[in-house]
Amino acid sequence: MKRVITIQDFSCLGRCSLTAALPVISAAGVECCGLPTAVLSNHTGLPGSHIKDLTEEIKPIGEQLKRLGVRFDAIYTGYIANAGQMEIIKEFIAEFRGQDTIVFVDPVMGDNGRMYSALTEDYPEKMRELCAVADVITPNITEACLMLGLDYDKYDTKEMLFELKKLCAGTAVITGVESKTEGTVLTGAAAYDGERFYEEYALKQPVLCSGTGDLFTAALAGAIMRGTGFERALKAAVSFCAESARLTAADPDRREYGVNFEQALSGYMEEISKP
Ligand code: PXL
Repeated sequence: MKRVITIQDFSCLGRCSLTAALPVISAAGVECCGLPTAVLSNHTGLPGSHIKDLTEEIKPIGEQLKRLGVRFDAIYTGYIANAGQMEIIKEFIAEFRGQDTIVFVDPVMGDNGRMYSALTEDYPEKMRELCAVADVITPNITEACLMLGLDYDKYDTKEMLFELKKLCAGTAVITGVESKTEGTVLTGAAAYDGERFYEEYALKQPVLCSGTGDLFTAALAGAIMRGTGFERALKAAVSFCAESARLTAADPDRREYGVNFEQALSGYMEEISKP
């Protein structure tokens, strides 16, 4: 069985980061280890948050994992608690990266044109440097604009993908891309691997929740590590997020802090299990 380690925060409440990545990657049939960058009472999209930064713990955890002789088939980074952690995480990647290790960097920084409240000005530049060691990067449009210094209101998806591709060694993916056909609004992801463009869309739902990007990258990474080819993995990740958003919109008791992904897991598993 493939083994992934995901490095991101543990938000006790919020259905994001580790609480999203662990169930999705496990559902893909891939072992998922977690290295928390911080513990938060709740994600920073809610009013107030108690945060315990774990910067000092990352290195000793890595050293102990090294003593155990553990290897990872993939390393997947998400929300990093501060810009200073980025160097330590780059060292972790260098230490654990083998010839076939796939490095996924989700440059979690913001949404709807704005950077998350707990992050600092130097964060996008540091994130660009982390993307340089990645095989797959998965920014949303806000994060792509922050890293490329582009205006959130005026972007061209293909041009942005060309520029993002220059930041990493492998494949650049942008999430939250919209497409309109005959009055229907679709949302999904576009990607460029240096040779081919990919696009996958599904019906846009009237929900705006934190954690959707985390679920997307987890679903993409889980499917790729399971052995599903990139194109099908992209499709499965878009369908999974769309179905989670649909279930959220249909839930009269919906909790605005995150999407209802739990009941979409069986469909995701089915989709990536098809021969
Ligand atoms: O889902 C992105 C995310 C992850 N982790 C933390 C967050 C957010 C978004 O608000 O605050 C701590």
